[in-house]
Amino acid sequence: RVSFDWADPLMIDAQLNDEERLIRDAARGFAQTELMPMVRDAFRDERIDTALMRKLGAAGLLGPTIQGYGCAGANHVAYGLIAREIERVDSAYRSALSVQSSLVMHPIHAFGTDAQRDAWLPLLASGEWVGAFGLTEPGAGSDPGALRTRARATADGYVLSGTKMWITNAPLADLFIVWAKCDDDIIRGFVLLRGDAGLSTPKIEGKFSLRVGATGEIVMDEVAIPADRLLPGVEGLKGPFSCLNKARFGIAWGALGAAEWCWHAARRYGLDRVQFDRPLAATQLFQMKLADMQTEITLGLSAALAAGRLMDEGLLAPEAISLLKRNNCGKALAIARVARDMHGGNGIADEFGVIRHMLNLEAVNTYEGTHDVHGLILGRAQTGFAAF
Ligand code: TGC
Ligand code: FAD
Repeated sequence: RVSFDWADPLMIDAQLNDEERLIRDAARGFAQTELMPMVRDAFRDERIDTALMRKLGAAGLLGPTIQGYGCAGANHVAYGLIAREIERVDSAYRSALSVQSSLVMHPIHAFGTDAQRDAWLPLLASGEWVGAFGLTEPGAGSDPGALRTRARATADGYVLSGTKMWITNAPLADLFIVWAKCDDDIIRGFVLLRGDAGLSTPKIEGKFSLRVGATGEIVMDEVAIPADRLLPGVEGLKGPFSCLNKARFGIAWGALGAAEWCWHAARRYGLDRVQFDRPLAATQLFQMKLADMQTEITLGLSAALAAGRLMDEGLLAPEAISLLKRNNCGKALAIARVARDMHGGNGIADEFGVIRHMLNLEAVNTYEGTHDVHGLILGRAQTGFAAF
């Protein structure tokens, strides 16, 4: 009889190569030592660690799929494994990493000039600089094609005006990738820098999700920039969307890291907590919930691994990423909600961690395309009708 590892039923670990396992273990060690001890109080007090990006950079975890510029040059599976380990601690820490790696470093690498790559990628890879990605606006969330930020051409560059909303890292960021419509109504990507006149980044207050992460607006009041701040390598919505492909893939792994933490916490709690003269874990209902968590997490991770292999070969279609992001985030949120319930009254105390993950996963299920919007992307792909 083959032995059964309840925590890894389909032997994900055995399917990794040595380098992937090494990177996973390094990310886990970093996350558990550097991040885990501070997260409960940081969430309670809504405290942002301004040194987080430098710590992630020093651990070699930023822009991990990029070759050169101080980056690891690893594969996409390794990127997914990093996201899973960081989000096992908190979704906001993974958010900071996703935005820096997939939404800021990737477009500079893929669409920038050599001079732009040389100037900014090393600073972002080390975490010395923090990046942000501005696509969403107050009137353009699920429908970014409706964005109103304008980039007006001038004799020596561009002048940007508009407001970006719900932007991860914005209050701290040094560099901003901003998507704006040009005079020809075509969307292009621009780099704004902290200190550009007319640029401000007010923090969004009152969040009950991702409280250890900074979220803000990017307000541009006639921000004049030189011509070499345009990312010349792409135009149209496929620019921001191709960045989202990378980030959504990482989130599909990351959300399951948070779900795994909740599952393991619920199991432990059920083994320790006695009611009606027996551990909760000895009841059928409790075991059924654990089995459902184990099943969804195992299937989701197996799908993420298969997708990572395809992505490394350039064979992963955007619609397949929608399937993965939608499923894994939706399932992770459902698992966190059930784990919260399985903790009874203790489940609402931050001491037990599950309520924090549950609240975080509400945002993760919404950003980078909501659960329903990804459903509509999949609906369009199989019917030919865009029902947005
Ligand atoms: P549509 O007509 O479908 O496409 C317009 C052009 O874009 C191309 N395209 C893609 N290219 C690459 N990858 C993808 N995933 C692509 N999806 C579309 C498409 O081929 C077309 O190209 P072309 O050359 O023909 O012009 O555009 P639409 O306006 O109908 O889009 C509909 C929809 C729903 C798919 C899209 O708008 C969408 O995905 N909405 C969700 C918005 C979203 O995800 N926003 C994310 C903001 S960033 C964020 O949330 C960061 S959180 C980070 C964190 O903290 O972790
Ligand atoms: P809306 O688009 O208004 O959607 C509201 C509801 O309507 C949702 O349930 C949605 O599924 C549904 N809906 C929308 N359209 C349809 C339709 N056609 N049919 C049926 N239902 C529909 N953006 C960035 O650019 N950069 C960032 O760094 C970033 N970070 C974020 C961080 C956080 C914490 C959050 C919460 C958001 C962030 N976002 C960021 C924005 C995020 O991508 C958007 O919130 C998301 O795309 C949804 O847009 P919206 O909030 O405007 O909701």
